[in-house]
Amino acid sequence: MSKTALITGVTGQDGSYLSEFLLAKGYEVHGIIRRSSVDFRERIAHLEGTPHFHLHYADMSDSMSLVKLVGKVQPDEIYNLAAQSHVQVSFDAPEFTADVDAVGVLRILEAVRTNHLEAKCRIYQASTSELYGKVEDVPQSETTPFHPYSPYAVAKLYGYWIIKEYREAYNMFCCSGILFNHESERRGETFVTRKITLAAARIAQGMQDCLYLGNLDSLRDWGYARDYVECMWLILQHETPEDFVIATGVQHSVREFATLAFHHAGIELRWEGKGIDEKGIVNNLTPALSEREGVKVGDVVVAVSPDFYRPTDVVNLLGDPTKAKRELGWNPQSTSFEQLVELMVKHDMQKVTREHFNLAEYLEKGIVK
Ligand code: NAP
Ligand code: G4F
Repeated sequence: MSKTALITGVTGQDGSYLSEFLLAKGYEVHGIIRRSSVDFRERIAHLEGTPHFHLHYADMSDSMSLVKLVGKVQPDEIYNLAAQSHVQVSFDAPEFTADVDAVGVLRILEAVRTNHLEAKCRIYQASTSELYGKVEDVPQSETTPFHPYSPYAVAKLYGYWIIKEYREAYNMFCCSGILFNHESERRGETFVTRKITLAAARIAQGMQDCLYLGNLDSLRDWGYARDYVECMWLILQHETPEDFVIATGVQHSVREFATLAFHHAGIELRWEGKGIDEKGIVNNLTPALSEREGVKVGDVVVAVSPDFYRPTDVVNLLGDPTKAKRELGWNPQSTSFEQLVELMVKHDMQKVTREHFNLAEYLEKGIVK
């Protein structure tokens, strides 16, 4: 008998990889989507219409829609990935963030209870390294104290505790994966890694002059999203419901990410200045780029803008994945930092080339003026 999974956040980076992973394991996969004015779901477009993949309209802020859907699908496993997931946005929309990221978790748990599925249905909650926030210890493990440092993190802390509470109060199989940052060619374009890889590709191809960033000193433990969704599944297959830190155990700064991304786009950077005055300047170019019109040695291609500073910023995340390695048999380093940056830049170099040709064609045909 194949298992049935319900994924909230199916259209997101992780939801799309998890869908592929579960379909390959023979699952019947159901996902929650929201109505939007542009109904193109880029990350899962290739799955829509395939026999074991089903989409349903519902919303994390609408209890009734969740109760009805859980009753209809009768899932063996729920992966609760839906969230307002952008930390900086949570400062501008804190109430919405709390509704979806905190109370939304409660709504899922109650939807399972209302349908009397406590004994059958296992629940994975997408918790986050942002819970460590203003960190009290480095590296961070399952026992490191939490100190959330944004409205997003405070909302996610509620999610973490309500999952623990329902596990203990109602004996439900519900767990948190405390995932550190994970990126990919499907990462949202306003998260720092993707913002950098897209900009490096555009600058190399003469489509953008300069990339503006915030805190370049911020340190993150960056992994590859495709590797991390396997862990979500492993956590729900574990004998007992437990929480796990999922991380690579390797840390880099935003500046290091940018240096490597520009390198893969053919641009060697040198850094000058401090704080708000720091600049990334072109030190060298590959022969192919030096022969082209566009970016030149000496150009400032990275600058700092206070618009991307946060009221409180989390600056030192480094995870200790020992428990996941030992108990789930998971390899935290199947994709290295260097491989991750390279695959993201390669993808974005091709994307920018395609966009460039589409635009040229549209201009030629007079579709865009
Ligand atoms: P993402 O790409 O931003 O995807 C978020 C998903 O949530 C999207 O499918 C979005 O739908 C959906 N969503 C948002 N509000 C909703 C609502 N009210 N009702 C229903 N669906 C809603 O995020 P991600 O990077 O895949 O991350 C997945 C989860 O892991 C999130 O909970 C995030 O907070 C958490 N997390 C992520 C990381 C990371 O580094 N990526 C690390 C730790 C934890 P639309 O497409 O309709 O907007
Ligand atoms: O890429 P970020 O926006 O990711 P952040 O804040 O770490 O959050 C992501 O990872 C969390 C796991 O730790 C998830 F829970 C969350 O859902 C999300 O997926 O920013 C990373 C760092 C920050 O310190 C930020 O201040 O990069 C710094 N940064 C510097 N310049 C920037 C920029 N961040 C963004 N988004 N844009 C910038 O221009």
